[in-house]
Amino acid sequence: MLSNILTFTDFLKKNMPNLLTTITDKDLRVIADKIIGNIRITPEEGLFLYKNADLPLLGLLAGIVRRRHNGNLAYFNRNFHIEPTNKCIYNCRFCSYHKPEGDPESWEYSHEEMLEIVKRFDNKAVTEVHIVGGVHPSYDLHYWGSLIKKIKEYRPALHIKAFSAIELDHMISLAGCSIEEGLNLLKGYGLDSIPGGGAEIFDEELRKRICDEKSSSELWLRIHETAHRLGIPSNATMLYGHIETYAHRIDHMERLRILQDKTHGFNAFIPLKYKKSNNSMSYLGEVNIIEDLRNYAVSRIYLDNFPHIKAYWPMNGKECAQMSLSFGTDDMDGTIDDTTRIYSMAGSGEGNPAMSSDEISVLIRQSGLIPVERDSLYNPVISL
Ligand code: V47
Ligand code: SF4
Repeated sequence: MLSNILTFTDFLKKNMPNLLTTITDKDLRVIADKIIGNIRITPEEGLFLYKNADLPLLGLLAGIVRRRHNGNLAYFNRNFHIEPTNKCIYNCRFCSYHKPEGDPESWEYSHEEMLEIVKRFDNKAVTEVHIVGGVHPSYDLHYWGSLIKKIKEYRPALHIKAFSAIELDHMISLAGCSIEEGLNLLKGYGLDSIPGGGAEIFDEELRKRICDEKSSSELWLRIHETAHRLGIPSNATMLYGHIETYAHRIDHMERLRILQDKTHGFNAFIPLKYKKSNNSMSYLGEVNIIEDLRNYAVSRIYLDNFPHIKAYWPMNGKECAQMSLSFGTDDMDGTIDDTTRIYSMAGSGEGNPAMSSDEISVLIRQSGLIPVERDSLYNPVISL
């Protein structure tokens, strides 16, 4: 394993000066030189990459950054999802999932029903439950906290990654607490980490156009910053491929890069491709795989302080996720093994997403990387 990494690095050291001279654009050559030399690129340079670098060069540069962080390893975990409700007080234009309270198609699980879902995994070696749903109008943090407590009591070793910053904002304000008090209480109930949802795109003008009522970008960032300060790690997402420009994506990542410099609390960045079915932005269509790979690669290069870039296969599909391992990603999320609806309703091909750990390992090996089952904090899991 190590010899592979050295061989690749040696190859680059020997050949990079020659490779670089083949880049005819002088500005691009300067940026490539910085990336190879582990020097942070500026927002202008990030934008230049998005607009001007071809895909093979982006793949090569993102591969260098990926190896710097993760060597030849690519990660996955064994997890399952619980979506507690599709009832939501908001009405994001890209969302195919939510229904208002009282709608005949709205639903919610009771605590008992959610515990039953946990029990279905009794004899399975899952290490994490991911809990995200709509922003329910009436339940406060104590309602959700006691759910977490029941799951922890039932299966103490299960890592609970739960509630986007948007859900947290609402449940904490219903309880009349400050963000810090609310997160501390949830930590006490057993919350281990926070998923990356609700970030969408930070630019305030765009946010108004696609998810007007939702918690602001400033608040999303503040909730994650507070969580990190309290020792609760988190992820960050970016919804791309809708009405945003490359400049908006760089602005989004720049805000994350600044916060990560301050807290080092983010584990992974997860680009989420806009899916068009059954929502009011369908007329936009979807971007293609070239754009997905370009976006993964620039994300890997730009977010030089994020340890992991996650290819979320239920959203982009298994083939794209596998291909993205050659464009900067190092994490294929999990086996999932359930019926998450948020993407299938938006038109992702993975209607009932499930992949065994063997299947994920094969996809990773076929990309020339070494599969590692990880826990939620990226420690290797030793299978018995
Ligand atoms: O914030 C909703 C997105 C997110 C659509 O942290 C859509 O490990 C595309 O955050 N097309 C929620 N995306 C899911 C999420 C997540 C997923 C996987 C892993 C992790 C993690 C977090 O889903 C929302 C929104 O950005 N979303 N509708 C759609 N039509
Ligand atoms: Fe509600 Fe989340 Fe859908 Fe927005 S994306 S409407 S917050 S479920």
